[in-house]
Amino acid sequence: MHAIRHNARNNIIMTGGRFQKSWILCCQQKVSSKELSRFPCRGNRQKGENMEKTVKMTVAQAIVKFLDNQYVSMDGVETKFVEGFFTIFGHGIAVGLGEALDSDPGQLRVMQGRNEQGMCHAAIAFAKQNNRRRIIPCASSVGPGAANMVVACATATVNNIPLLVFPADSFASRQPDPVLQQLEQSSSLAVTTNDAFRPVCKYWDRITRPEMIMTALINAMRVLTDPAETGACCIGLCQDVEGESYDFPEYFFKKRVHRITRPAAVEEELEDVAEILAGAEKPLLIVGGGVRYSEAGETVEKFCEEFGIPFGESQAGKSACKSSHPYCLGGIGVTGTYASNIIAKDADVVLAVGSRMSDFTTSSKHLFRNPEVKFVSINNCRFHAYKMDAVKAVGDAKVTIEALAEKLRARNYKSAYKNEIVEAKKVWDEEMARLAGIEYTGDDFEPIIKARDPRTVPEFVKLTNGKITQTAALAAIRRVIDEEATIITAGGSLPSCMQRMWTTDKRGGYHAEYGYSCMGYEVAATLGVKFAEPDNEVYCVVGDSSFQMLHSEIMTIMQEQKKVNILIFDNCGFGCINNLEMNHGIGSLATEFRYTDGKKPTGDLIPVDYAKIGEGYGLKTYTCRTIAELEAALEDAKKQDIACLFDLKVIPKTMTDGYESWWDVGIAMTSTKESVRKAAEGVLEGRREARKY
Ligand SMILES: Cc1ncc(C[n+]2csc(CCOP(=O)(O)OP(=O)(O)O)c2C)c(N)n1
Ligand SMILES: [Mg+2]
Repeated sequence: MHAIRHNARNNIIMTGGRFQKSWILCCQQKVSSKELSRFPCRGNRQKGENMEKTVKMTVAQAIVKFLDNQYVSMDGVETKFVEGFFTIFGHGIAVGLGEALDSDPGQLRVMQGRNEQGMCHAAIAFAKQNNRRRIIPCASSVGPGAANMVVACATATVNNIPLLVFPADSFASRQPDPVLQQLEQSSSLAVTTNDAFRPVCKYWDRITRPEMIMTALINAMRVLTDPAETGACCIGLCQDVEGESYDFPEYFFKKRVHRITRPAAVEEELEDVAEILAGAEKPLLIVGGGVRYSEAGETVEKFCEEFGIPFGESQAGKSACKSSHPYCLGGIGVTGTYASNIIAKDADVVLAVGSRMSDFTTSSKHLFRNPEVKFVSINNCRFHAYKMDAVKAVGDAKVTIEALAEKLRARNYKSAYKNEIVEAKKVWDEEMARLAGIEYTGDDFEPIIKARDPRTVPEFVKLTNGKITQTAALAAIRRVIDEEATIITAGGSLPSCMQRMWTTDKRGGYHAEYGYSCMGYEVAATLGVKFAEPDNEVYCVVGDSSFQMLHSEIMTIMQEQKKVNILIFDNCGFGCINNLEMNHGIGSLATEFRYTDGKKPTGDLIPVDYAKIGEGYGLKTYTCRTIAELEAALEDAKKQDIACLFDLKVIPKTMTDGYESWWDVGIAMTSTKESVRKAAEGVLEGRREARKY
């Protein structure tokens, strides 16, 4: 009998007799060697393989070699999963992972990030644009470098996008202690900065012994390649352990192919959904991100044509289906189109496919006003499938829609819509033409958004000579750039306008991060999308504040010599938040870019020359003050080989407003301001009308 005990780190130690290390790794609890021998850890080993063949490597070298041998397979197409590494070297990571990437990177490319959050944004965008089939892991130093990746991990998790991060961690040995940049918590020396990743990651680990890396990596791969569970995975690398060596079994480095499967919904659940849909007169389908990642766009289009079902799109779902499809109503919800939202009002069955049903998609559960409305959902993740208390079919979007179609066909189903879809779309088309044509008319100009400081528009025009309206700018960009181009957006008023106004028939041509709505995603994401589509033109539309928040990866764009297009919408402030506060009866406070009087930023507007910032990095830049200048600049940029930056002087308050939607953002229930009290009444009314779950 061998003795097995746990040491202080909860690792199994075996004494007496011979044993095989791989078995030990499988053990979760104390077992006898006889029992052990009944459960050999097979992994990917082939019969007759020599168990003793090992290769001495550092943990970091093992990570690189392992990741270089990971593949995914979907619909019979095999793809190399890991493209390379983004790194910002510092303590631990430079001498550990840095050594490994320097001495033998295999086929992995190494890219130098500028801000850890920014490089992770690029990695998220790369994975998203590859429909989650390729990733770029990101490695950081200990402490602040690691902490900078926490936001990005949350962004990845919220958006169900695989992101693998390796933050360096404190010394497992605790010999140098505290090290530079180490977080010291007096309550526990086991707590490090990397514990902050736990709530934002789908898998979390810390490597305190070299052999732990094997199960950590295999589990990270499990999560990263699982369509229902994917998100951020964090593997903290203790600075000393990263460089420690271990005799890794050779079979650990064999090529692994992770299947991305299409699980079909079970018959009973399909039947439940079919039964409800078959009774619908005015059904509405919501296309979520799951449709995009399942590459089910064409299937959804055919389904909608066959049964006469219109569809609205969430931010993540937009461009899974073609904008020109006759049943496409465009964006739905708070930032939706008139067409989507008016059809949603009367719908009697709402079928959400691959959607998280966020408050933006459902207008805080206020959008669906038919008292008899029923919700059904198709989602590969049971958690999301349960949203809105829906009757659900848990499965892959494509195969489940196909199976549902068979059931509806058998029932001779057709919706009862007459002209409603065509009419709603016609109203929206007319509105789109109006939005595209809004021009600055001089002192009498009335922008779309009424809630504003009367000083702002005239002051902005005088200061910048900018005469571009946001809606006309977006329409011009759409007119001029290639249909096949991909466009990126994230925080601010732009995603709202884009979800309403942007049209594309290029599948995946609309790339929005609006799950976390993380300002500062756009510029870095443009690099990630360009990595994914090297031969395509990519454009990001980014608010001035979002640009200010994080544009460090501009330098990486230049370093990687990528031709991308960055369109900055300079409206001198947090435009959408200024609208939000003023729409709720509050004054214009700390949302416009105004000089401060020492107490509040209420002075004159502050001009910023974004073109000069771009010039400083070596980009080709354009300053545009009219639509004609914008069109000419876009045409010229097509001929350029280097990255282009457009400084667009866009009149504040010229973004789109809501269409038939309401959104609960909270309100002060007590205020000395009459305007706030009035706004509170509106909020309370909305809450009364909204569904409760
Ligand atoms: C990281 C982060 N911080 C804060 C916010 C809250 N927020 C949402 S939009 C916005 C202002 C956006 O301004 P800008 O990028 O200039 O776009 P605009 O609304 O003016 O078009 C802020 C502060 C956010 N979404 N993300
Ligand atoms: Mg702005």
